[in-house]
Amino acid sequence: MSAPAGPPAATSPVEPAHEPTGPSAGDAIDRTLTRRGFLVGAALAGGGLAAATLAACAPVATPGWTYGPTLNPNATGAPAPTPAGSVAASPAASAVASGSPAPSGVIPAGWTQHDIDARAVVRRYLGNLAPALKGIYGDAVFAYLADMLAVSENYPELGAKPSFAQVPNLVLTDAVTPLTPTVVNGVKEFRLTVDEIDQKIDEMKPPVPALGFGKQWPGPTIRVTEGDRVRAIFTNNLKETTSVHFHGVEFQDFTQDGVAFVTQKPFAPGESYTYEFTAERAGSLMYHSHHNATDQVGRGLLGAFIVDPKVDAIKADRDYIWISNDALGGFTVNGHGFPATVPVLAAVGEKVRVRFMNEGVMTHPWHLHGYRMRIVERDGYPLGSAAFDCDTLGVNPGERYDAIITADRPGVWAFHCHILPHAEGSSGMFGMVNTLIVVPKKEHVDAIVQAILA
Ligand SMILES: [Cu+2]
Repeated sequence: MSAPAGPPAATSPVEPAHEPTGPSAGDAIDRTLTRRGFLVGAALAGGGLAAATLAACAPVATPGWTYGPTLNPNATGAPAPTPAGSVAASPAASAVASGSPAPSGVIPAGWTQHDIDARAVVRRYLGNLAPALKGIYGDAVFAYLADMLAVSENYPELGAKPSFAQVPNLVLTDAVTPLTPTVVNGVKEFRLTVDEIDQKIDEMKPPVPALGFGKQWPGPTIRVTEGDRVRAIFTNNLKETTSVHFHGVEFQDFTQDGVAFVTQKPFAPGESYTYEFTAERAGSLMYHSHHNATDQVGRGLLGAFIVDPKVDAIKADRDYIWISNDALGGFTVNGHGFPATVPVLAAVGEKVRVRFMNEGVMTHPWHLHGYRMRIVERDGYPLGSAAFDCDTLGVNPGERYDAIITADRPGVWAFHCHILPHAEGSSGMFGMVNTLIVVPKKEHVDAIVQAILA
């Protein structure tokens, strides 16, 4: 969402124009956020968790299967009705429209249901992280954010974990949690299953029938070091055949390439199949189904395959995987759509690596607000002197780009696909939307992560 020219959007959240003498986010460094502090702050609204549980059972539109963008987010199961506790806002909006007093809270003049819904989805995204930001950014910035979200209404999400922390298969910050191999005669051996799963695109929607390696979407990250001999054994628990391709590997033996009827026969339900190769070059690679792939990859048979170089020239402080997909469940990042996307967290002074991987069937131009991205690798190949800066990066299907973001200013920065029907509609933002949350100190990130995982 490019900022419109109006005064509110043109103002940085960390330097609110109407708070010229207030402390900036950077001044909040003494107010370190402890896990206890986070939880205390999160306890602001008592019945929040119960309300969120109720909300999870609320009826919503059945997600549809689509290969193309849709202008109606509800058609892809995008934003569900507002949680039970904040539904009260809906009559309020109607009341505004009819000129009657709002039954709860203050609904600004000129707002419509769209505004209520758009705010509700951001409330779900932040959950109890919103009150905790007071200890991170300081009183003035928090007052600005609190006014924007109407925290004074004590809405239920203030007491619930962020949407992304309520869904399974969380791919959180440094938790590019790799699968642990067994080393057999010097070969790193990985064992995975191929499963039918139910995937929750966000915490409020009914799960969609999906597929996953190791029962998760994306599958567990397989991470090795340049030069390693790799053996990956997949057991097919599906009701259909499949094959697995390690995307980007320069195989010596083409029979390990995983393409059904080009390099192998697909393997049947109940069968296991072994791939073995040497990871000869480093980079951000992927693994995915290469049989009935529009369907199988579209339904979640995908994962990151990271080959670390023997000598890491980049040395990022944080490492994020960002696998996009655009079929089942609509527009997703790491198997979830906004507001259940996991924010990229960083502290001022840190260097963050984001590994964009496109497992979908469309190009997605990723736009980061307020920051430049230094693109250092394409498809895992170092760009060297051809590295470039950008704030919008188009990533084609099958491509990977490694971006380095150097965090130097605190704030909550939007980070989304700029094909707008993939990101924002009449019910607010959905799908391929996320944020970069830059906090003043590293311990703030640690506290947030610990609180989320608690
Ligand atoms: Cu897109």
